[in-house]
Amino acid sequence: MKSFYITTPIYYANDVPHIGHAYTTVAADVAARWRRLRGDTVRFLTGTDEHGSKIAQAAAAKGQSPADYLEGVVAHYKALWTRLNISHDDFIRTTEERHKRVVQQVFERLLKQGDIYLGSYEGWYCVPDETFWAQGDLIDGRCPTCGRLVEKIKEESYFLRLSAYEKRLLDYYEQNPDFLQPKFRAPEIVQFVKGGLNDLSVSRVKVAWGIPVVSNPRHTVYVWIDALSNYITALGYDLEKPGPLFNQFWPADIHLVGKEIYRFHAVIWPVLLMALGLPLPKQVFAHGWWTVEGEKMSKSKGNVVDPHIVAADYGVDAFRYFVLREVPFGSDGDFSLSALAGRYNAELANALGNLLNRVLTLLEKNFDGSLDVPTDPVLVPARAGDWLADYDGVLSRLAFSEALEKVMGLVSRANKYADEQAPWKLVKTDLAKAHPVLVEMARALKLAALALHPFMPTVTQEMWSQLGESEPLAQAAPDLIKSGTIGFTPGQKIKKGSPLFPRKEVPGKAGSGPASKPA
Ligand code: ME8
Repeated sequence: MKSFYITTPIYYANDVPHIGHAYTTVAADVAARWRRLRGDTVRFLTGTDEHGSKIAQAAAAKGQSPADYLEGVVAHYKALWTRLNISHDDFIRTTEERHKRVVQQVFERLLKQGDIYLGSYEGWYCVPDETFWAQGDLIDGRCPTCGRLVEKIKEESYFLRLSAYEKRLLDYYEQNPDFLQPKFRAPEIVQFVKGGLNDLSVSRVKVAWGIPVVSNPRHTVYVWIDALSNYITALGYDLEKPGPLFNQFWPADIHLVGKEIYRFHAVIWPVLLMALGLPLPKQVFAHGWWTVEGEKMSKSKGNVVDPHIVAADYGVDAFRYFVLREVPFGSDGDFSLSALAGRYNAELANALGNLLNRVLTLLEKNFDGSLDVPTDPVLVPARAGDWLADYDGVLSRLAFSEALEKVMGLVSRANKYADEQAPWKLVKTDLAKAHPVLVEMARALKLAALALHPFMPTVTQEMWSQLGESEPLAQAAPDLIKSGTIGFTPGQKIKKGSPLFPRKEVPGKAGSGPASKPA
């Protein structure tokens, strides 16, 4: 059995999640669910990044201890993942003992072998914000977030010797052309490394809320060694004796990240792994960023999209569908309620939901719900193995919008076939001719339900049951994908239920909009 390990970034626990965090996590969930449907053994990791002055400050602003504050934020994350039907196998928090202990081991090992050394760090420091800035970050010599004057500081710091790894990195990129994904983002990384790497400051004496350096506890580990290591600490990596999960799932198949942290995953993380003598992940994939109604999301603009609210208005499955359908995965995208309502109505309510409803109604009224009749496979070949193999290839490239186009192409062929054959007329004139037409349309819907399942796990199971399948979709899938046989068993009858996607009013048009707007 193939094993598959996919991760999301660990999100900063200084604030509650928004649509951007949900996007990455839903995408990883779809990839993980598809692999499970194929019968692979999957490990899907997400979690929270919990150290650093930003978190200590956020806690202080609420009059809470960091630990209490973090409990609240982490509960928000976990509740959102439950709500969005995220099927992660583990949730790592960087304040957990399993993580801290290994980060400390890793730091000491790299120090001992000379990949980490003690030097001094020079930079700009915003005292009230307790944040370090590089010269280039400053705005008119001031802190870019609070606008106050910054101080030039020079202090002791440990450094990771990135500069020693330039050649090995470049060789690795060249020999592993699938590592940097999507391909159009690779040149940016290669150029960056070719431009020469500076050693990276990896400790601070001014940041108390962090993992102490064992051999010099005045220092705490600063950002990236702490954060990136989560991908192995969660598998029970340990310098003395890596656990069984590590042996089974490392190297990761895909680290999914947003484009702003691509470089850290494509440069620093490989260096850390090389220094530890560990294999590198097979792929780092950076997706694009969402804006909202054309603007950057920000608290001050008040346009941060809360996925809970969108899911309440449109349903969890439609939310999951929309974010991966709207924008080719890898590119930037814009979220708008009118685009969501438009796609929901056109693709989910009209094309998919109505098709199912029409087919089931006609089968129920005229054939006692029976699916038991041989059909001429016009929409779906008798063996749909090629279609599924192609679909598998598309999803393996994480080309989610392309995958959804492929399924919606099948659905629109089924709708066109319905228009041509007009089974609602045929049932009045030629029942024997009408039956196979309807069952052929049901076959297309069965294949669509299977293919859409990772995107819309609940609704597709409902479609599946309405089509009279008794074994749960997720259980039936591995054999079905292997055999490619999409049909119905003798005596199988549909179980018509309520319509799957009730139509919505498009916001801005006359009548009511969705119940509420994202806050
Ligand atoms: O960077 N559009 O955490 P973070 C799309 N802790 N995706 C978005 C987004 C947007 N507008 N906003 C956020 C961190 N994301 C570190 C990571 S990993 C070892 C450490 C998503 O809370 C996207 O996946 O700032 C991005 O990379 C991530 O949230 C940043 O989350």
